[in-house]
Amino acid sequence: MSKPLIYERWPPLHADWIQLYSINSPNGIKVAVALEEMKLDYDPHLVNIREGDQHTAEFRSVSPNAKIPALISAHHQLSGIAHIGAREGPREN
Ligand SMILES: N[C@@H](CCC(=O)N[C@@H](CS)C(=O)NCC(=O)O)C(=O)O
Repeated sequence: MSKPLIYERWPPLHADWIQLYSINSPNGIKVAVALEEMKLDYDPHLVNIREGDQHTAEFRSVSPNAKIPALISAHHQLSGIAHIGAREGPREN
């Protein structure tokens, strides 16, 4: 498999860990909080949306709508909360 484009700008520290691309905004923090609560290993990467990082080709390769947070895990890439929900399984309302 070829190297993900996003790795060129935000190289992973641990390629087998979840890679989180985010910033400390309310939406950005919530995925980090969930990962911490679940005690999952992840590499955090700063995507500075105040500087336009979200519009780069590298970031849009994992988040086509240019929104943080985004994360990739092994061979999956999903927007943050969808990934966490998938891991936790369906909810009972
Ligand atoms: N539904 C998304 C919304 C994410 C979102 O709105 N992110 C904002 C920051 S809090 C963003 O990326 N803004 C950058 C932009 O719109 O250019 C979620 O809750 O994760």
